[in-house]
Amino acid sequence: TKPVIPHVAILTSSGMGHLQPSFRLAALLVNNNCRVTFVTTHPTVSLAESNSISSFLSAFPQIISKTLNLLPMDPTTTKMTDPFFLQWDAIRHSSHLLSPLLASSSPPLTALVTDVMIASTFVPATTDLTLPNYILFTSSAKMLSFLVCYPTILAAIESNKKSDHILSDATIHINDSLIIPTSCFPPPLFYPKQLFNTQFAANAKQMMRCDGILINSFEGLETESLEQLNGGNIINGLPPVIPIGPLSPCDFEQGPGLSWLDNQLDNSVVYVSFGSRTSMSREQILELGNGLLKSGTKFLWVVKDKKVDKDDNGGVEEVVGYEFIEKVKDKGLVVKTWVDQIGILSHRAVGGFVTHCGWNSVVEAALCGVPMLAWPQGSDQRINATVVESRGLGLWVKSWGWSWEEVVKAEEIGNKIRELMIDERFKIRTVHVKEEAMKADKNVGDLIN
Ligand code: BUP
Repeated sequence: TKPVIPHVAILTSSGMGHLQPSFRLAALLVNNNCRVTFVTTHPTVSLAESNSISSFLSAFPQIISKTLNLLPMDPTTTKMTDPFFLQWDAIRHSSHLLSPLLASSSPPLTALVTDVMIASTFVPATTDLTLPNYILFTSSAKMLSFLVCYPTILAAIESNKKSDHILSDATIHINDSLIIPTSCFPPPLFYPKQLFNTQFAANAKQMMRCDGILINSFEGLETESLEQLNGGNIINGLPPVIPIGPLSPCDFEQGPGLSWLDNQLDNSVVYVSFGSRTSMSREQILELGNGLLKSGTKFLWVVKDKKVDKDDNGGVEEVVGYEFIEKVKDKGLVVKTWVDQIGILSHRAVGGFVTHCGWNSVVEAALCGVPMLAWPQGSDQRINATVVESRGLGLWVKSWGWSWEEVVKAEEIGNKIRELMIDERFKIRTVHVKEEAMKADKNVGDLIN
């Protein structure tokens, strides 16, 4: 019989936190002699997405590119306003277009990988593609533990009944060794009958039906959570959870480099970024700026006051103030553009990272051995911060609220940044986890054999 050439289709969703791991997975497969068809959706929400898709496809001409043209949606039919959530919904509503798009793939497809946020729609069963289906989970194994139990939790909330998972309003009981405070999740997750919740639960249910869950994590970072998931201790019948992290960055992600950073001393700079879709209030930006000055640490700060970059036309001075830029001349660099984050984190001058704990950022910091000051702002970020804290990879001040809550004052921010930069324990732990990261196996064998 003719040997089967592995040919994997990857279907992405929206947001850089989802695209970036999809690119890196595609690169990993290509490097393992696998054909890849990469399906992107059109239009994209942000410029960062469209720019990075173009760079990725130019860097990998051997990858077959397909575009799923999204059907127009009427945003007034849903109460959701977040453009990224709306995009996930639009992708779901265009799901029937996937089968015709992939039908004539040559050589024939051998597997389909679907991003978790659209998992419920794009399974072979619903798309006529009778292929093994893997789900790319873009958050932590700890978040996955919660997600797979979420349908039961939501059903109990919606029917006002008791559930084994709900011990009290304050905690979620996953099992006896995993009890998570409800304060770790955005409150709307526990409101009944919301579109986002229903879809979140549907994606979770799909986890149980797929052939495997690919996760950008590794044993050295999330030993217990991975063991519990694969040992049947979280939920019975979960397909294998396959750690493929830390996903290595691709060459095309490299930026031009920052000469300012090259001129700084080793481990002297704190890098500050809250990811690609977290905007901060002007009031908090002001306090953070002053906090950075008070810390006495040199800093590289990626500032963002709009959720979507397309809405962001002003210069950095308009956000932080001309006076601030003047004041920080020798102390820091403030930018408002897309930066090469992995290039920055791996730069010898960077010794700390103030992060919102988007999972990609946490894994990248772990890969580069950079201690973190966790300042989660929404979604899965508090759960991810618990991983940072429990692994000893940095600090988390739990009283610092969600982005819509109380403003954190400059003095406190400055003190914590100083603590992050001088505490040797974080450096020792991060160096250890970095070594584990370098050794981690990336088990894509299941996908391509
Ligand atoms: Br901003 C920014 N450069 O300037 P997360 C981000 N990134 O390379 P998010 C850059 O985008 P979700 C920039 O390295 C990471 O790979 C960064 O993902 C990269 O956060 C990715 O950290 C951002 O998961 O996504 O954007 O909030 O909400 O899905 O976690």
